[in-house]
Amino acid sequence: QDLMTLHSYSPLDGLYNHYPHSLRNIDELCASVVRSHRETSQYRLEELQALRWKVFSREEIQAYQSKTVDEMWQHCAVRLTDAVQYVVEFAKHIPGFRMLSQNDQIALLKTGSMEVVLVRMCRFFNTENNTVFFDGKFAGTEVFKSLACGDLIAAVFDFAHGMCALKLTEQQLALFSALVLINADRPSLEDRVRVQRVHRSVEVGLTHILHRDNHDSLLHKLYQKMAVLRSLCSLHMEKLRWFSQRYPLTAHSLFPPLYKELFA
Ligand code: CLR
Repeated sequence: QDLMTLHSYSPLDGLYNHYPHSLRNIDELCASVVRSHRETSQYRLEELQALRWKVFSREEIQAYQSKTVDEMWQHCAVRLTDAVQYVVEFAKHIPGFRMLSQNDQIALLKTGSMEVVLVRMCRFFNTENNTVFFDGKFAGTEVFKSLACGDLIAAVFDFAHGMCALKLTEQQLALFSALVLINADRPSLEDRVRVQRVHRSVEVGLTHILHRDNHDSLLHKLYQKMAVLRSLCSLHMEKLRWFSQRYPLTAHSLFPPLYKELFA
């Protein structure tokens, strides 16, 4: 139901295609992407900073660990879907996104929304004790033990650690998230040329911001992260297929509709 509202147009969308790379348009594009990121980021950095040391107690961890595999999967699928909803909202306000066909918007979200959630995870990650904000407190990998996919969890935590090390500003993170989402190589796109054009404009925006921040060297590192993201997401899909085979009923009737629509 959430994907259906994606096709409403804004009169501003066309602007960027006429003079895609004028300085004024680059600034406007960056401002829109940053505003959209801010409005869909769930928590402000200061709020997360204040919660940094609120970790789960031993009893709470044990409660998560004694959940069954399918209970814990369902629980995490709900949390992930919640995060994905915000990414869908974020996407809608990337200049040019709503000009794409509904098919292409969905194709980009299908493969990109999980990647953006993982990019956003670094805001919710405490590198000092390797924990992520989950269910209101900070959780280490042991909290996710009953999912029975330790390799995926370890790889996801590793990625968050590496993203944190780049120390991106909120603006850089916003532009990078948009770049990850608008990817012309995704499968089943109808109009790759148009997606490529939007991708280029976001790329120009990110380059501009990095240059202004005196951080041009980050671009190369960010492209490396994009490769890691692709492998993480195929690992997620592999685990999901494994899970759906073993617990077809949970996967079919208890997973959130949006999770199924995007990943199944
Ligand atoms: C990412 C940034 C979002 C808020 C958010 C919500 C849910 C979190 C997610 C963040 C990070 C990854 C996360 C997820 C819930 C479960 C998932 C902790 C912080 C872990 C890695 C388990 C994945 C399990 C699947 C295989 C089902 O704005």
